[in-house]
Amino acid sequence: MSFYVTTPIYYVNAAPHLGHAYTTIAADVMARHHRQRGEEVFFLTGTDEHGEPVADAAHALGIEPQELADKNAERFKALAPRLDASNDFFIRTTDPEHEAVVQQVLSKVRENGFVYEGTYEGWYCPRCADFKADNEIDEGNRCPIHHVELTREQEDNYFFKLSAFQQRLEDLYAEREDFVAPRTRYNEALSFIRSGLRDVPLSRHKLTWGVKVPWDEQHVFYVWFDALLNYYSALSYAPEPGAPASGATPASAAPGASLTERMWPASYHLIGKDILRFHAVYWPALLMAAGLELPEHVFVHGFLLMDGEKMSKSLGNVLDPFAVIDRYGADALRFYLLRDVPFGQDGSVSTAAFELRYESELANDLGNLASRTIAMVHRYRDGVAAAVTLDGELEGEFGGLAGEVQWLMDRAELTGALELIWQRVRRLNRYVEERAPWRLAKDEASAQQLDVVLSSLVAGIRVVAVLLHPYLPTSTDKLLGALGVEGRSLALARWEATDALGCKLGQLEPLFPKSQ
Ligand code: ME8
Repeated sequence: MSFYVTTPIYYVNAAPHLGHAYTTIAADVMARHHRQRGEEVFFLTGTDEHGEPVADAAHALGIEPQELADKNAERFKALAPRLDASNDFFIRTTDPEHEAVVQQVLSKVRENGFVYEGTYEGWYCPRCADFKADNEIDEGNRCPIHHVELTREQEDNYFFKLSAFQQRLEDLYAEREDFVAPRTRYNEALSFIRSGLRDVPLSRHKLTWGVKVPWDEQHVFYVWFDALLNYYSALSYAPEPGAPASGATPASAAPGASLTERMWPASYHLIGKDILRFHAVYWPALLMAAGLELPEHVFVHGFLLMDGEKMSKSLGNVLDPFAVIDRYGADALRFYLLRDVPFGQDGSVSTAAFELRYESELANDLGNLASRTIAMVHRYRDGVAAAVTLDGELEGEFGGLAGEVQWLMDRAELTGALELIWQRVRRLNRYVEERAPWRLAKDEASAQQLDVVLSSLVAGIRVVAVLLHPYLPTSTDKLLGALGVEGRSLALARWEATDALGCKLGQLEPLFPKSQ
């Protein structure tokens, strides 16, 4: 089994913000979950360095695009580990290996008869690097996303014959209803297709900052075609996941097979709704034109909003993820974003909402549950949770939990899965209150009952901690470490006594200290 998940590659025209962190965190949760299943996982993120947004930003600063790209790519690269993202590779579209693959695949598209020369005229947003259809233009001839004035562009270009894929795309959507999710986004993409596909520019003549068109070096490829191909090109030159510098193949990998053979096509492309059309329409058409296999799923999440507007660098209303992580740690940010903003919908973010989730859920629900349980096992049982039969009353809620979480994860329902796990965290808190181990501890006749309660709590915490591991990697490592659980495999989320019962528990520092 292999699982290949991607984020969009981010423009390097400015520094990363919380919106970028969001998609990277979501992809990381999926990657970590699939690793827990024992699958071979490849998780890709990176930067989109060509095109007008980057060229314009560099010119405004009076520097060369490459210089800006180098500077900002470093900031995006630095963000990934700060988020605890376990990406296997970081692609930059200025990598020569990527550029070569773009030239090769798009030459193939031309050989296959889907490229011709023509003149394009239309309204263009330099921030989106995209031409706008008449029904996508806001009042004052402005971009509905960036609010900047659109420019009238006319130029001789090479075109991609998108219209040739009208029927095949309609068939794709009819045959694979889970190709794009959530359903509203599937419907939106399908209605765009049904409204009639027009050919789109494949190259730009006026720009020089891009991958050169090999059959006509006066042109560079339109940045979107260059960018989309990152998902494919990366596999041709990324090192083996988890490989030492020597590039040796991990034991789980099929011997001799390249990353492309093993990982292509992608299991999930995670994207924001701003780039739906490129991924749900252009991308499958481009792959069909090149004779390559299509991805399994495109999952489209919503926008993080601040003050009712999309958080975006061009609007200037951004939260700095580095600052949040400095203060609260990456786990808290990961949790907050996937808990508070239903994955797939828009949602507002604010410091006040973040602090509330931190205090009431991370510090109280989970942190206190863990620390008081471990403290009681130390106080009443000298640190050893007895290997006894677990409380049958909890079995119904914990027995099938891992399976339910897997089912949701297969559909990228990251907020739904987290909610399900959190219900069990709350259930364990109620269980502590109901069973009141401190009372049982006062009565020698209740000794056996106390063992069952404490061991069931320890087992329940183990189940939720294993399932929460993709969301909260650092704190669950501490917690599982204190419980004596080795490994992070999903098999450890079974509701049954494990070897860890009967061993001495460690000490646990507060997982989520109260903020100063
Ligand atoms: O579009 N809320 O790059 P980009 C949620 N280079 N997600 C957000 C967000 C917000 N407020 N702001 C940004 C590009 N994102 C192209 C992509 S892919 C082949 C090329 C996230 O820097 C979200 O994933 O504008 C969105 O799709 C992406 O960043 C856009 O990043």
